[in-house]
Amino acid sequence: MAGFFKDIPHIRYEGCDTDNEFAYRHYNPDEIVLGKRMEDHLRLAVAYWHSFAWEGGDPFGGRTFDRPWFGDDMAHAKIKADAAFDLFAILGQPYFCFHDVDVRPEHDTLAGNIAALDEIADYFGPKMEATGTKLLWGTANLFSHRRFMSGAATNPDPAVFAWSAATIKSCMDVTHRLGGENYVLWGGREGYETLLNTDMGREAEHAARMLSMVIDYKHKIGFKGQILIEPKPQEPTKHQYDYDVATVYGFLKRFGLENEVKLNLEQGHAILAGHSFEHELALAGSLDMLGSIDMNRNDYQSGWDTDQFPNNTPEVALAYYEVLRAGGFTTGGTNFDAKLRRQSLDPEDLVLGHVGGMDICARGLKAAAAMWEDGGLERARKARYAGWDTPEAKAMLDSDLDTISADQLALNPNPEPVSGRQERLENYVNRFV
Ligand code: XLS
Ligand code: NI
Ligand code: NI
Repeated sequence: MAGFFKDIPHIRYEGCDTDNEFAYRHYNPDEIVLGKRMEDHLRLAVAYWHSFAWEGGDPFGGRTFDRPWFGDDMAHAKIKADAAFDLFAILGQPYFCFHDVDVRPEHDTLAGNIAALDEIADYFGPKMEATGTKLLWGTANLFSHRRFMSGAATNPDPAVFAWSAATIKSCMDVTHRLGGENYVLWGGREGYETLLNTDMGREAEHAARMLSMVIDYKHKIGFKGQILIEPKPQEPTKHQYDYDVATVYGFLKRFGLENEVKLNLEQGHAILAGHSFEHELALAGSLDMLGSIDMNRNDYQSGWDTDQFPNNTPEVALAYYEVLRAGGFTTGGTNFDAKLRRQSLDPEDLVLGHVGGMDICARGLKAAAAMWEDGGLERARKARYAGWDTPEAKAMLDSDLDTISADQLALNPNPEPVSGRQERLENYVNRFV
């Protein structure tokens, strides 16, 4: 390997006993897990923005990284692409994801931006072919540039709505052209800073119109990928309209769009919304809305979206358990929407951050699969609701309050509480993780 990652070997599976830092201990793409290759379960993806566009800044300081591709012109964008595809090859990750602004230089005009995106997509094509890396999803960055400070689809200025629509169209075109398997909408600034200047009713209508146009355009160009919304409760705005799974589902139902869209759920966003990741996954699964995941955690003390690589096997195992319960991924996968810490300067850090994340995901998946195969949780769940299997109980759901009141004694004259067995179930889970 030449260039930025020179001297770093391709990472291979060597098993738990290896002391080679540059090896996978658990991620073994060809290992069969529940009848399917591990790689095909996890469908791991590198996030272009954190790994190649982010410069190491935080609210108190700017760039810490020194990368040969930093510079806002096409020549630098191509050096960046060369390095990105080198990383994909080193890791053997099957997928990547990007926003338009991650991959192209910024122009003053929309036409300039679109032409630059097209040019870089042409540059990606042969590289994707050569490395075998596929596009899990594409998306538009409608939150970084100052024109989007008051939102994109929900901006009070119709000219920004138009700019956003045209940008989304160009990103959908490129995602489609590169064989992308999904298209993501994350509403970074679709929300408000203060209610004092905000018309929430109107903004919801505008967001729904934009989404309808996206769906229509998808069908028009024959894009077979899945449209995904990524919920997040706040940050950068004080309040975001795509708060969590329940909120987004309510929004989609209100506008009749629930059959056209699924969800891309992020671990850190779930926590910011006051949920666990498995809560969000289980709810999406129960609504048939689970599309894809962003597997990056937050620091539990910082309380904001720190986008760290996963490193907690029990948490990851419970997440993949819900993914398995929901039937596994179809077009979706596991995107590392994760960045290094800003002191992690070296090329090795970027490689090993991913290696660690991939191993944790593999461990989590294997634990989840073992739990699923053993069936203990599902047996316990089934037993807990077994009362509902009787014809009398089923009939009650089609009945009315009067009849139930008259018949109540027939079912059970004096119901006794039954243990929820939480500790026993926690002990059970701990046998696997
Ligand atoms: C930010 C989001 C973002 C989306 C893609 O918090 O996670 O990175 O995944 O726009
Ligand atoms: Ni995020
Ligand atoms: Ni994300």
